[in-house]
Amino acid sequence: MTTTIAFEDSTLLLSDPHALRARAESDGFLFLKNLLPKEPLLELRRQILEICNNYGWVRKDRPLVDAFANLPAIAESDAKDKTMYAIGVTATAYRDIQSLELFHTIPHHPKLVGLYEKIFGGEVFPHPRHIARVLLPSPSFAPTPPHQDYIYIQGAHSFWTCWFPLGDCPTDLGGLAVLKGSHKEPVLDVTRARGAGGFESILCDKNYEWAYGPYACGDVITFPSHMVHKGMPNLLGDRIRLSCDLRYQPAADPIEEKSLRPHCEVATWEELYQRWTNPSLKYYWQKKQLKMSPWNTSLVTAKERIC
Ligand SMILES: O=C(O)CCC(=O)C(=O)O
Repeated sequence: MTTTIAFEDSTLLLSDPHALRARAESDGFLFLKNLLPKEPLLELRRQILEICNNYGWVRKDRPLVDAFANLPAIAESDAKDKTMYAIGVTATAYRDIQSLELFHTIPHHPKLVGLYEKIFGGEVFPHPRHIARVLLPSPSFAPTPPHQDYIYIQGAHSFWTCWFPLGDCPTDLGGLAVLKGSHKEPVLDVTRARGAGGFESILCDKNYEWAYGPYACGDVITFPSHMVHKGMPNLLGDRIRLSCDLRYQPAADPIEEKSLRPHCEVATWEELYQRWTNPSLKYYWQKKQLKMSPWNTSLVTAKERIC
């Protein structure tokens, strides 16, 4: 499980949904170069970095968009606010980020919805609980441990995660790696671990390879809910890594109620909506007939690692 292979670009398969689904079925992930236009991603990057700048976390002697970290200021915030360990930035800053209209608009981009229409072969429901990862290099920060998203999202096993960086993400900035073929695993037991989520899937000696490589702004990786994936370490140490992770599912499948609430519940939807100019995406899920499914606490209960 130690070797790493490069991502294979699936862009050419977009015109052949049958072949796209066959690739997804065999590898468990799709890497799509330049799927998204760079402009809105770079604009969202700028807006998020402006928020980080308001908290003093960005170096003022470098261009804002280059995301050079002000390490002493980050260490000071980290010492005062332990929530940084869980979400990468303080809860107050995360609320500001979650309030950004563009952050909630990009997930509805026709290129993304169209991708999942091909994968699912039918109507798509984008979850509204989007996640922004703003990974400040900080003493308490550890990369996201290997895990399956199903334990955190639950609802339909048929949902997919979509991950993309906001800006270029060379390998040493620490992007997302996926364990090729692991999507066929059942829901795995977890043990406590450092990094986002706080749990690691127990894989023991299963024989898979990690797929990983550089991401350019606009590249997207997507995979189903049982796929094991992890964050790679930020070896640059003085840069902030920014990315989004989103979830999509077939519209007819059940969903767990928390997926309809803002991530980390740093505010209510009404509070997050206060500065939005376009009302069309507000509470869009309330117009749908959604089937709900219950939460299963045992999936996020740490077990002993017996290998
Ligand atoms: O960006 C990361 O480090 C973690 C992202 C992740 O685990 C996800 O997209 O499900």
